[in-house]
Amino acid sequence: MKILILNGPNLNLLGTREPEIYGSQTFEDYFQILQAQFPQHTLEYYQSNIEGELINKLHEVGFSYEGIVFNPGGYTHTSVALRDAIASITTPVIEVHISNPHARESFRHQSFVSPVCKGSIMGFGLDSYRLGISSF
Ligand code: CA2
Repeated sequence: MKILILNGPNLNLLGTREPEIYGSQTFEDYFQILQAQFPQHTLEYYQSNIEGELINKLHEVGFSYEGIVFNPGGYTHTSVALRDAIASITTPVIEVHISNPHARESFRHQSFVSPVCKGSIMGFGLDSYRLGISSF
């Protein structure tokens, strides 16, 4: 299967800041582990801090790939446009989060994307991504 791992804003800082919340591993290093764990899948990784670039990527792969594992970062709690993009594509999207937003500030309790995703996985650290891929 072709599966896109899509990361939103600030997740390029993984492994460099706030290790108590987000761990101490860079996503590039973790992505190599994911590839080794899923040799049967073709995994692609893309990260952007720019909402429109995330939408463009969803449109680009969202009619041909078999799955998308998406951590929209802070846009989770703000973006009607990302929700509309997910709703408009045919590839199923799994929402993932490293932390558990429900155990954090109340403004993180609402997700604009959850209702249009196949499922949501949160609170398992970087393992949330492995669990997301496993669902395909
Ligand atoms: O827990 C998650 O995966 C989040 O999507 C992370 C977002 C946050 O706004 C969501 O509520 C939950 C924040 C991403 C920030 O990533 C950083 C990584 C390392 C250092 C600083 C920020």
